[in-house]
Amino acid sequence: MTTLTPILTKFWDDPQSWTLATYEKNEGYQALKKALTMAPADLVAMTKESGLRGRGGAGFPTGMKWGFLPPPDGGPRYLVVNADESEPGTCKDIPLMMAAPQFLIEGVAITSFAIGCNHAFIYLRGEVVHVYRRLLRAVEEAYAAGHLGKNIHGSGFDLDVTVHAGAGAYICGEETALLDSLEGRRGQPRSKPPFPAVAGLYARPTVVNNVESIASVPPLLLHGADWFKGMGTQDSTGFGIFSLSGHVKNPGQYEAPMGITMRELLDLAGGMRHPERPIKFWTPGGSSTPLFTDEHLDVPLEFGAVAKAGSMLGTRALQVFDSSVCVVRAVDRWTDFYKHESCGKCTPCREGTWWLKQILGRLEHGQGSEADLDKLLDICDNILGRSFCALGDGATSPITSSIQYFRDEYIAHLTMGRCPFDPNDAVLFT
Ligand code: L3W
Ligand code: SF4
Repeated sequence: MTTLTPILTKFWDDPQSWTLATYEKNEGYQALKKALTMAPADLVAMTKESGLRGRGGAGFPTGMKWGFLPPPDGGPRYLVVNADESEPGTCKDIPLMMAAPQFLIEGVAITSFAIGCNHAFIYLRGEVVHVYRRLLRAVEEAYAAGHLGKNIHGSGFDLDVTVHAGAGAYICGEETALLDSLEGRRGQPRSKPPFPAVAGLYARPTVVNNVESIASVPPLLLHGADWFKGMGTQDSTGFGIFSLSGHVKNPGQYEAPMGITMRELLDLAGGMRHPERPIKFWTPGGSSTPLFTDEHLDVPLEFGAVAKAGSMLGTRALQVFDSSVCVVRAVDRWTDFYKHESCGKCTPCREGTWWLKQILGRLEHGQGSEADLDKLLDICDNILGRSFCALGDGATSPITSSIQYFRDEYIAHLTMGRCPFDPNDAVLFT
């Protein structure tokens, strides 16, 4: 049985866990002091050696991304932290920034030193005003203690950190839309290449990393690449925060080695909320990742194994649905989200998500015909791989996977002429 590895979550339950004083009692800023005595190239090499993969969804190797920056040319280069957590079900970065924001700020300082950046930005989802306030206060505390600002700890290294709150659009979690938004433009994805590493913020070399990736840097540096690699699997080293939500007894954030299984996490979370109702479907990495069912409870939650089983590890947003849930209704709700959040830049996603929503809406109400299922799959086929960014692709995942695993339930809506999960007359409840 795999056990939890509380590292970033270690002191979340302490009173005033978010203060600098609590952080410093828990090895806080020891890693920055160590980093400032090292060569920046060695910090990049250590991060590569650790195998740390991006925690924002794609799992791109963090050290490799830092290594893509071109050699210094005397101009500015930037670190931008993607704190625009908005993927349905994903709730790890916001709790981390609320409970222990100094992990992120120390990680920002170390990463900036490693990549030669003197001005870093944290781009936060606009709606979470409480997190904005907490981050502003935490940055202020770090400046006052000399962890940020001019000549940090006498090293000659200067760093300013700006916390920026967006206006609340899911698309601004896509790294290039985020950069456009940060520059003051409407947030819409840019074409890649050039990747941000070459031409990012203000067309300068920029590293964009997720909150949890950057927050993992201080413990990694303090304890070393071998310590980090000693956790997790060969494919996905280290630890990660798994967010369990939905029909589990104790939902929340579970920090565990990569490669833990859903069955183990469910045990750690006390099992299903209503033990008499079995798990029906779940998302391994948020609603943009194809659904899993009870067949997948033993798939190791690492990037490779989840991909091999037909989904994506994504942000480890494990949303659990028991047998009382209508899958058509859940998928309809997610599709409404994608339709609303589509930025409108490209036709397959802008038009396709609108049509998907129309068709799903009528199927959920028991209207339409079996041919609608083929129409849904055809539209998904025309979005997948033909959209400008991952939002379009993600919108198709719950639809195609739900039809793959629960086609009968779609048909049941049609034969009954209504949703079979009507709570007043439920025939499919167990
Ligand atoms: C330089 C190259 N850089 C790749 C960099 C690239 C980016 C990173 C990964 O999507 C996924 C998406 C969501 N030279 C490079 C290079 N890079 N080749 O590597 O890039 P990419 O395109 O694979 O992914 P992405 O655009 O970062 C992220 C999925 O995550 N997801 C959603 C997450 C939602 C949030 C949120 O709520 N804010 O994060 C969940 O599964 O669908 O597939 O940095 O520049 N040759
Ligand atoms: Fe915008 Fe959707 Fe096209 Fe992405 S896929 S650019 S969100 S319209």
